[in-house]
Amino acid sequence: MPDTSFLRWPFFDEPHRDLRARVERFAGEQAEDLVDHGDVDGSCRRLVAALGEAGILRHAVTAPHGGRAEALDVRSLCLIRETLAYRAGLADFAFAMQGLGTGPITLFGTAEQKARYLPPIAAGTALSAFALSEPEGGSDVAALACLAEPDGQDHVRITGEKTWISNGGIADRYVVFCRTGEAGPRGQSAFVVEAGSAGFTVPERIDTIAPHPLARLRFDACRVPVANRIGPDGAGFKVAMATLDVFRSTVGAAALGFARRALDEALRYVSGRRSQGGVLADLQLVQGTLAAMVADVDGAALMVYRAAWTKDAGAPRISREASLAKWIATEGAQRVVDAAVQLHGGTGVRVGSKVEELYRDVRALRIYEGATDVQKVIVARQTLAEFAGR
Ligand code: COS
Repeated sequence: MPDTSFLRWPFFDEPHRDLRARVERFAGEQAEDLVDHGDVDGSCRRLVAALGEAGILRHAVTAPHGGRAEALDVRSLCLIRETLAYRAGLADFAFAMQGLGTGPITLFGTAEQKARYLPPIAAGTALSAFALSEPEGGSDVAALACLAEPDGQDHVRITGEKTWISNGGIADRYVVFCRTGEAGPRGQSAFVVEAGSAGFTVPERIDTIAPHPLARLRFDACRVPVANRIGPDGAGFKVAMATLDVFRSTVGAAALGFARRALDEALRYVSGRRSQGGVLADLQLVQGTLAAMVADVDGAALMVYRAAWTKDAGAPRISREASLAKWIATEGAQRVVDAAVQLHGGTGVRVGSKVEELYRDVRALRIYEGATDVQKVIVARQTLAEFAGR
């Protein structure tokens, strides 16, 4: 059972504490059992169905389209991701993709688009994906090349590739960011593409050290209605950035869940493992390691909850806070998990041990949804701009 004293911190209200308890019950009773590492596609479908059934996916979209509230509550998203990640990385992944994959629709979609796409996501009967990265670039979003050209009055034809797309191959629909105009950030638009559309294929599934559904997507003159465009023509870059503003701090929350679990695994191990006439926990060097792990966990928690609270309190843009949260939490979690492996000795690298799983699970978080290096650029730029304006 993880430490929950942070729930008394001023970032949270009673509904957050109730939600955390409900998700913990779900995670403890079901999450690990629903995961079969030999069948990640089936596991994700099962997890999404169960998360829908439990009402947890209602937090991934908004009311009145299946969601619980009229706006996304980032603190709820963070608590859910942290609590699921503590038990099973794939459970966190399944939840997160339902939110990120429909985030552009939730934030910028028309009433018709929301009514059509969001309810099945909340019910867990459809899966979604966010298709931004391309083979020639992931960090430099302004340079994306996948082309959407007019095809008559009412359609566009999409041609190009996307890669590293989570839920690629199993999603029912994809939000695809395309070039529709001038070079740079202003000439981009986002479209919803249904799986099974003519000209849309999944030529490659990608294996990673922490397996989850991941793929390269190909569009060969794939015809999509203009009515599937999210937001105005040319607004794609801002749609992507604003979506990432919401979901980046939740990546930090997932990292925090992994870190809390690694710390608990380490505490259990060093408290029982006999060494030099006592237990490992008696040794000051081990205590120093534990203290550093606690500092990383609490530092991550403060950054993540601060970013989430800032957004929920009404800030229109939280790029700096969200980037700090993702950077500090994912880098800190990597250190905490690595320390837990080290404290476990040989057991820590044994295939099938929990800390070995965490070691693989945590690594990608420093890369996806903007690598640490990108987060640093965003923080530095905003700080310099604010300084120049003082
Ligand atoms: N919300 C709304 N608008 C935003 C925004 C945000 N969070 N961030 C930027 N914008 C706007 C800017 O205001 C600017 O608008 P104007 O042209 O009207 O002034 C426009 O978008 C361009 O912004 P900027 O100049 O910062 O664009 P850059 O190309 O320099 O952006 C970064 C660079 C690194 C910030 C961006 O490419 C990025 O976040 N990359 C990482 C992407 C990522 O996470 N990839 C992983 C794929 S998802 S798994």
